[in-house]
Amino acid sequence: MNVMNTEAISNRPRHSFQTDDPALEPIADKVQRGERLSFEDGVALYRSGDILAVGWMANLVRERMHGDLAYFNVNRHINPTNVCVASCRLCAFGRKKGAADTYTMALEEAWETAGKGLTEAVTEFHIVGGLHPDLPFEYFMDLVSGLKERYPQVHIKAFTMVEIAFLAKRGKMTIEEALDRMKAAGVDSCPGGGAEIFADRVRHIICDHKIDGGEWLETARLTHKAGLRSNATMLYGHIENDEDRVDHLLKLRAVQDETGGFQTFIPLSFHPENTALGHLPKSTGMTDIRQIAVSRLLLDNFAHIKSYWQMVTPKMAQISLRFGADDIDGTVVEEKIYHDAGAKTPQGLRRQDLVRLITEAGRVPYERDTLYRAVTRTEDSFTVAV
Ligand code: V47
Repeated sequence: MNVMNTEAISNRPRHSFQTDDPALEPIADKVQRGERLSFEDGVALYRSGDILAVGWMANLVRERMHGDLAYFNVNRHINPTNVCVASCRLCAFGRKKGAADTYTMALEEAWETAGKGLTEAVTEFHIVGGLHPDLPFEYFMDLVSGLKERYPQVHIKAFTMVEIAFLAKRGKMTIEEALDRMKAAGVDSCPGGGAEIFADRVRHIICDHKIDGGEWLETARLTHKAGLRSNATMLYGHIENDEDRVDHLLKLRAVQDETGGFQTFIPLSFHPENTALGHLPKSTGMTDIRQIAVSRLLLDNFAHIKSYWQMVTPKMAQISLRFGADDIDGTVVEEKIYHDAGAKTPQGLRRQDLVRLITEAGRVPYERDTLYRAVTRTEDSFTVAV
């Protein structure tokens, strides 16, 4: 798979690599030669005190791939229900059936919500929700086909690997059959959630009722085989260690070698508030920025690394554009999952806010659709370059 944006390769002269951490010297040689990094290299990158040197390497790779371009989109999140059977300790969004503050959108309500609160035409609906014990498979298919009927120009990025596995079971069908039905209903690609951390030891504590890491990766393989692209995530900043993070990234890299179907990697920083792990501290800026840089360096076969502004704040997302990230996600409009877990970021940003963040980072804003094709806007409509 070609992950280089050759038109955008930056040829500007650069300063040579400098570090006060000898462990980074051989890694920098590999990065400069374009060689793949090992497990041990990954651990050394996490442990290095020289964040500027780690960032320098990540930025080199990022500029090789994308030059100065920084991607964003105009999207809207829709979370159809917060009823969930999983009870993950990491989550503040899901509620047990029958709890006081549950909600489930009627189909008409979901379709109407999709069109609300927009100041400009969205190009993507991002749909993620709880694992509802009673909603039938058909509810989700009708939700998607109804959206497609009403908003045919909008890309539908719906259902994480965890939801796909759950819905297939609910519908008493194989994952392959579920994927075919999803595609027929109008799903265009899949979001990257539910990956958390693949290591069993950690997964048993933070999300013990979810599919395991091997099942998440296998569902991703099947999704790509069915012709749908998907994203991948990693939830960091809780009880995992450096080795667990490297293991997670290298497992994703191995599947990407097989399928080429992952589009973007999004590290998600854990928000402890209102979760069963509320005693844990929030991640710091240094951890967030390092996570972006190490992801860029280890995931050499992923085209895009997204610094999700909702998760790390708009200010950190902006800085990340110089530490390996090439994407800051989109307008979002209404976010529930991290706000239930105490996020203080705005619910949504306007297109012009994203453009400003990118421009002031010295990058060139590039509005993309979900598949990274250029979006050109007139006052109230858009066209996608195909
Ligand atoms: O799977 C849940 C995470 C994910 C918390 O594909 C939490 O473009 C932090 O997948 N603190 C869902 N994180 C969101 C997601 C996503 C987001 C943005 C873009 C894309 C994409 C995908 O949120 C869950 C879980 O890993 N999450 N609770 C929490 N307390």
